[in-house]
Amino acid sequence: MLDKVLIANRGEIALRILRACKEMGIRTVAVHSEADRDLKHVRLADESVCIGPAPSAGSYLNIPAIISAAEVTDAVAIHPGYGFLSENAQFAETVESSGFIFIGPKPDTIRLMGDKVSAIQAMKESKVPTVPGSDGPLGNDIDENLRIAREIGYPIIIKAAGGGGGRGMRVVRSEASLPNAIAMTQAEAGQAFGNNMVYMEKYLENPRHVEFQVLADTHGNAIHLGERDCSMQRRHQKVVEEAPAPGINDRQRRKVGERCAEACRKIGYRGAGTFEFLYENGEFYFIEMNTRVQVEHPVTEMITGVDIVKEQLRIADGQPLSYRQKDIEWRGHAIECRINAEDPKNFYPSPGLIERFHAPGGPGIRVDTHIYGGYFVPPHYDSMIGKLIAHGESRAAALARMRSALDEMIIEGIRSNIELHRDIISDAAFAAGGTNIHYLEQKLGL
Ligand code: MV4
Repeated sequence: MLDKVLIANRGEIALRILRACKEMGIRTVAVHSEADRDLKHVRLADESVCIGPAPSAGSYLNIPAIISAAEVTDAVAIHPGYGFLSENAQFAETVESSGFIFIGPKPDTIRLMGDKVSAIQAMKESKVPTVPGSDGPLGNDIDENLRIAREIGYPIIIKAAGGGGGRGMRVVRSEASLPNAIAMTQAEAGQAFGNNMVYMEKYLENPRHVEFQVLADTHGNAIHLGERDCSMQRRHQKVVEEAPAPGINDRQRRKVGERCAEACRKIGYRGAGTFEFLYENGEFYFIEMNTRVQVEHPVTEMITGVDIVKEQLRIADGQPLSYRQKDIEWRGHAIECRINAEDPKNFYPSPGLIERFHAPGGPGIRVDTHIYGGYFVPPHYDSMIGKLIAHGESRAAALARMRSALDEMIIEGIRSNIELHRDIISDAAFAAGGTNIHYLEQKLGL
C-alpha cells in the first residue's frame, strides 16, 4: 500500500482523507496555510507543513509549495480532495513529473473532461445519452448557427467549452437574440477561461440534477455506485443531496450506470468520478463529468457501504477495485445537508469563533466536519463547515432521522444555515421527492 500520502486540501475533506489513510495504515502529511494551523486534520496528521499565507492563491493553489512539501516529507502520493487543484491538469502533470502519484485520473483525462465539448464528444462515442445540441463547437457562420438552433428548437442554451458549474452560459429564447448571445458568451468565455469556444444545447426548462458515481481501476475494471439527486441548490451551490434519486427505478439505474462505467473503460478512466446529468420527463441527459471526489460522496457510501476514498487510495496504489458490479447493492436512502457558516438572511459568509458545538448522533447519523468548540472559522475559504448525513431504510425514515439530527445540532458563536435545512427537510414538496433545480430559489423568493 502507499507509504505516505500528502493531503492537498483543508477542512472536512482533508479530515475525511486522513481517516481513510489511517484506517489503511498509510502515513499522512497535512499541508496548511497560516490561517489553518488549528485544523483538526493538521493535529491528527503524522506530519504537517505550512505552505503559505491564508489566501489560497499562495497556499492551497501554490503548486511549487505543495510539491516541495511532498519532497521534504518523502510523501509518495498526493490527494487533492475537491475544489482547489483537484481538477487542474497542470497540477496533476507536475505531481507525476515530480515522481509522485496523483490520486485521480491521468492529466489528459482531466483535460478531456475540462473541455466540455470534448467531454460530450467522448460520451456520445460511448452511448451515454447527451442533450440535443450542436455537434461540437459553434463556428462564426451566423446563418449556420441559426440553422442549428432552429433544428434543435428554442429555447436553447449557449455554453462555454471551458466553463462548467454554472459559469459561462446564456439561455436564448428567440432567433432574434441568438447572434448577439453567441458573441457575448464567446467574449466572456475568452476573458474568464482563456478559451472562447462555445457550443449549443437544447435548454431544459425544469430538469433535476442527477449524477452517477463511478470507480475505475488501472486494470480495466469500472463500476458505478448508482446516482445522487443534487437538485436542491441555490446559485449553483448544492444545499441538500440524496441517494438514490427519487423515482429512478433499478432498471434505469443499471442501464445509465452501465453506460457510465463503459465510458470509463473506453477512455481509460482512473479513480473516482461523477457523470452529471440533467433528468427531465424520465430521461437522462449528460452535461459534464467531474474527475474528483465530490462533497456529496457520503450519501452514496451510506447506501452502498463502499468507502469511496479508500477505493481512491487503492486505485492509486495500482490495486484492483474491491468490488465487482454484481457486489454493489443499494440499501435504504441517505440525505446530506451541507452545513455552512453563513447569515440565514443574506447568505453572506459568517466566519468567526465557534463558541459551542454539539454534534448529533444515533443510528444512521454521520457527521463529516472539522469543526469543534473553540475552533475559529477563517474568513478566507468556502463557508461550508461540515455535512450532516442521515441514512434510513426508506426515504421517510432518512428524513425523520435528519429532522431529529438537525434539532440536536448546536453551533454557537457564528451564524449557520441549520434553520434553512430544518425548513427544507420539513417542506411538503421536498418530502414528496423529485423537486427540480429551480425549486429552492423559487421557495426563497429569489
Ligand atoms: C443546462 C440547463 C438546462 N439545459 N443545460 C448549470 C450548471 C452547469 N453544470 C450546467 N447547468 C445547466 N445546464 C441545458 N441544456 C440548466 C442548468 C442549470 C443547472 C444545472 C444543474 C444544477 C443547477 C442548475 C441551475 C441552473 C441552471
